[in-house]
Amino acid sequence: MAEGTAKKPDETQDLTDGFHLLIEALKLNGLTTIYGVPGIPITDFGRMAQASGIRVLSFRHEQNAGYAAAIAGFLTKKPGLCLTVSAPGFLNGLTALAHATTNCFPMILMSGSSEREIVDLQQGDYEEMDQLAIAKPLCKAAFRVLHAQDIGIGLARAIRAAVSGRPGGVYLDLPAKLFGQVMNADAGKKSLVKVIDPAPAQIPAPAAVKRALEVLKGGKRPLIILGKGAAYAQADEAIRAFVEKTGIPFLPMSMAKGLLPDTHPQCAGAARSTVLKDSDVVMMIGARLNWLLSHGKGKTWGEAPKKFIQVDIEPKEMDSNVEIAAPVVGDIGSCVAALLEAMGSSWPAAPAEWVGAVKTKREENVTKMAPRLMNNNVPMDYHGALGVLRTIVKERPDAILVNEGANALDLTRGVIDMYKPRKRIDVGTWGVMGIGMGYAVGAAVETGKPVLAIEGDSAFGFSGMEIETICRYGLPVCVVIFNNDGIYRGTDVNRGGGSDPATTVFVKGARYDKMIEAFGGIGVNATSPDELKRAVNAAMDSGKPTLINAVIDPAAGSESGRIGNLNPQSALKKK
Ligand SMILES: Cc1ncc(C[n+]2csc(CCOP(=O)(O)OP(=O)(O)O)c2C)c(N)n1
Ligand SMILES: [Mg+2]
Repeated sequence: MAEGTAKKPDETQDLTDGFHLLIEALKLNGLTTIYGVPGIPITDFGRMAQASGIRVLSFRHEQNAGYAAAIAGFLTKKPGLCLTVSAPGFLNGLTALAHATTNCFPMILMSGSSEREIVDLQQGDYEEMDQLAIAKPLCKAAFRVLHAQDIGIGLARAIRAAVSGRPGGVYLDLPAKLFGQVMNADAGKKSLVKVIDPAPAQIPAPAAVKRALEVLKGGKRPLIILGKGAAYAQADEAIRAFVEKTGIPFLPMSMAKGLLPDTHPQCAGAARSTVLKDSDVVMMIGARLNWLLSHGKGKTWGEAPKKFIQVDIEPKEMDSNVEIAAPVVGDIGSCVAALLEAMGSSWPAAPAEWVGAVKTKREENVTKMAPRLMNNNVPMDYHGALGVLRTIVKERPDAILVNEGANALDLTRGVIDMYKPRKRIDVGTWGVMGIGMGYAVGAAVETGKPVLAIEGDSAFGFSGMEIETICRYGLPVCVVIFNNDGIYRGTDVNRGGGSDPATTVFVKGARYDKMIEAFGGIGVNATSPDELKRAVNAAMDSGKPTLINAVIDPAAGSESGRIGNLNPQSALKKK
């Protein structure tokens, strides 16, 4: 029991308090998992939530709990919940909240906060901070609940804001005093709100659907791009049926891989640069024309004029970077269903010449890569290591692949085929490092499936302490660290000639596998593709928390992986 709220039984039997109202409000809305870090003022709340049957997973750092909540939102279409303490805990969780918003994942960051009267007069309270004001510009919506009787409505607003329309992060400020407030139990119960139809369907206008199909039909070299919005929608069958009915080549964005298998005959993943450059009509489904698609213009997109069709829930997304010839606004499920319906039974076959050209390019690229994936070099290069991991994923299409790093990210994305929707989760819109262990925990907890996390050694470092969390909860997570002694490469030298190492290199020959042994997990040092294969297979079969230090040639990577072009160059000639 929280201090100060204990009363004699006869006085309390008709009363409830903020702690219990929040727990009941969450359960009423089917929100039964919380990711967080305990401390004042939410320690007791976590205990009571756990006692009430809510699963409460404690992390070692709020940012990782936040990433777990964010990916829970992506995987389930329900807001993932993160719970933090005031000021520093709140700030630690805020990066993940902003990340969720940027990536359009529904998430609610619930943070305890200090006494309003003191915070607002800036009188120096314990962990003083005006959290609501700070959260507001970084998320989709931010709310504060001051009275116990408003907990129900406050949570309802947070849920709706997180999942309706374009999903995103929501901040819910819970001042310490709120938890201990008491009110009549009946009135409290009545104050709770069950959110009915939290993400109502948004049906596209028939005229917009017709226009889109006409533009698509007019293409001589049409292309469909699937984004993670399409993966989020869980409209897998309809999307597959639509893409197959068009016969048009499709390109999956990173987290849309597997929506249709990467081995599907229409998949243009291995011919990306060709299809972007040569296509004349491009339909984006839940994909945005941001930096990941070079803003829809420039060299990547070639000289030929393009017409864009965009299917998105957010009207403001249209014309964000280039003109959209056919905007279709609605939720992806409703839009794709409407498109399918309006195609009728006499939809023409996709232009054979174009389909053939894409197929040829794709086969050419796949053939070129094949021998590199079979190399058994020691020390390993990325391709040798990925060759074996690719087979392991093929044999286990239900496993979830978490992926971050630079080379470790870009090469994994390119090499490892995905076979089912929402099985690949990665750095997303920001290319952020640090999602690794949070995502691994969130994915394992939400799906019950085994997780394979392929991590650059730098990327892993951002959330590495959570391997204790993975061991503590006994989660079926296998972490493979592509250890090339640093960021991009382990070979850089200090250009000043001093004794400090270069800015991008780490301790040489580090043994990350030893870390997990401290917590009872299995550590393996793998120096060849064969060793790697054996260790990962064993981990995936046993489901035991495992960390494999995969020793990669420090010279194997390239600067910034595939996005080295984004590094600013001086107008002055390099000395
Ligand atoms: C939060 C955050 N900080 C810094 C970066 C810059 N950054 C991009 S990739 C990367 C690490 C790349 O090294 P590693 O994970 O070892 O992958 P490698 O290329 O060596 O395989 C860093 C620090 C980032 N993307 N996100
Ligand atoms: Mg590295």
